[in-house]
Amino acid sequence: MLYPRSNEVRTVMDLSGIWDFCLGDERDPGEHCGTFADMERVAVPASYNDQKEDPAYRGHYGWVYYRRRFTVPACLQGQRRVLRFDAVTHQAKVYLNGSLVAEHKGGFLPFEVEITELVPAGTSAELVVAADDRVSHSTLPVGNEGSTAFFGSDNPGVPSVEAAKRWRRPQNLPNFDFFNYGGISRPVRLYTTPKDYIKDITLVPAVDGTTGIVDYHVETAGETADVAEKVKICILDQEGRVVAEGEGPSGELTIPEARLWWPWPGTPYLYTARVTYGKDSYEQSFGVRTVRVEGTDFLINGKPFYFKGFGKHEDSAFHGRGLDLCLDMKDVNLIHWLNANSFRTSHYPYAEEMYDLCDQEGIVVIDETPAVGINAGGNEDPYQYPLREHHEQVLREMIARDKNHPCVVMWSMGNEPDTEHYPQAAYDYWTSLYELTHELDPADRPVTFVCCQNDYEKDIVTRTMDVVCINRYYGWYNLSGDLDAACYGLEQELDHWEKQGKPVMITEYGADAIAGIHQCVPEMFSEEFQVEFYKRQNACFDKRPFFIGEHVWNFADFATVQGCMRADGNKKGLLTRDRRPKLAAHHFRERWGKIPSFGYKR
Ligand code: GCB
Repeated sequence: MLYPRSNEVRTVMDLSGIWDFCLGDERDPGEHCGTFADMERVAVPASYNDQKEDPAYRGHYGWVYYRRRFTVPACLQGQRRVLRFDAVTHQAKVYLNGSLVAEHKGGFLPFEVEITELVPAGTSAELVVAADDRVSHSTLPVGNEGSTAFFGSDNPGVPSVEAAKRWRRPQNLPNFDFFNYGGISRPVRLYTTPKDYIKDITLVPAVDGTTGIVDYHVETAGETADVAEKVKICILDQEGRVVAEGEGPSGELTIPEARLWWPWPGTPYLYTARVTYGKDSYEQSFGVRTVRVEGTDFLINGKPFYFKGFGKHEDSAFHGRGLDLCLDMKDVNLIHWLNANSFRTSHYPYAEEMYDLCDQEGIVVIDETPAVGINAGGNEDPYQYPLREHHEQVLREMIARDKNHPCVVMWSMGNEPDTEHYPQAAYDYWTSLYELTHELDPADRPVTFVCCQNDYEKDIVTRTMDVVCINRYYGWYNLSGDLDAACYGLEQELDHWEKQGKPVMITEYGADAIAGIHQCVPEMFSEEFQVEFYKRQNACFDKRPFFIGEHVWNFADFATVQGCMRADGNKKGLLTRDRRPKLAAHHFRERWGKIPSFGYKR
């Protein structure tokens, strides 16, 4: 799906602003739409939860309603008009003048609806967006069912589940460790195209010696059939010079003496494909670079890459998970300041603007679906949850959206599923999605998922991924505080992975540190302990050539559901939530400054 861009033939109208808003409940919007009383106001795009000092906003369960009017300017007559929603969390229903015009499931990927006939140019319409924040066994991310899960025989002194159901208000029980922000979290835009239009562009780069090869495919649609020969494409370099040209909906173009896209501190060189089709035109940027796994190496442009970075979140004060371009820019600059080169979009696809920035700034991205929480700790088989169809849908939508970004070097199908208690079910589920992901990606990038700390001998699926990605909390959740024992456990496990003959990276390891707590003898939660934790474990990684990267958990502190394990959120950040460095940030800045992105351990 193309990002909405305005140019000489396309217009984009951003509908961001203050919208009318009210909380709903579990009842389907169909019954209530159009009967709103006492609307309040919230900013769009942003999560609504922290915009008002009200527990009903913060802990909402069910639907909410957004409303605004918009006018389609008369000058857009003759254009095809589309409403595009970059992300509505987790499920959306869109109404125009009271009629349902679009529905979408999945809170982190875009959807759109053509409104050319519905709202004639020169008229206005009432737009209502209903958003449902509920998580369950059939959503990604996964929530626990029942709203009363914490009641029962193992909670002495509290009523039984049945009794609790009579008085307890239903609530979300996320099976994941980040706050379940909801609402219209990314922009809503009206954009136009000519009636015959470019629907999608796919650019697959390859390199042959000094020549860049671009396999392209342009999908067109509209009123006139069989006009594919009208497609024209040219490739421009950064100075705007034409370096290759072609005609027709697909083909191969060559760029002599191509400049490659290199991760920072190399030059992330970008080309632009200018596509025209009848009256339509669109410019899509891309990079010429290759990605491949060979033996225990992860090769970018044929050279062994070492991942230095983090798992992140889209998370900040007031905005919640809402798009914040200033924060994205700040984060990218902090990534450079830390001498890091990569991050994983834990635990959902991020806003498209961030991938554009990473393309431009040379930051390598592991792109992850929202499949987090497919794990019931062995209490039940999560592969019985009705998730598969939706999981395939988010993979399709994520790859369709992000396929042209040079920054994206690997797909992560999900985070920390159960691979230990139901090993065969896990194998069947993830292997078939692994095959699908490879099929879906025209550039056939490496595919993985991120494995939970478990009995790794029982796990038969992680070892089959292109890269083994492990999240490990030795010294924190297990062997807590004992770094000697933690390193012993970690070394034992690394011996196991070494035998698998795959590249292995750690995609999460970390310790909570509350900024300002200092100790001469480091213990858990102090900034000194966090540094010690990393120093000791990094020494284990540094000895092992098959070990291709370290992503700390987390880039910055972030909001979570409240609980006895969380003091005002998760504090495993190298930075605080307002992006101030803890001691560990200085430690990594120094360490990563000495580790090259390419050829480390060679
Ligand atoms: C994990 C999860 C991550 C959590 C982290 C933690 O394994 O993947 O979402 O936030 O642990 O800090 O507990």
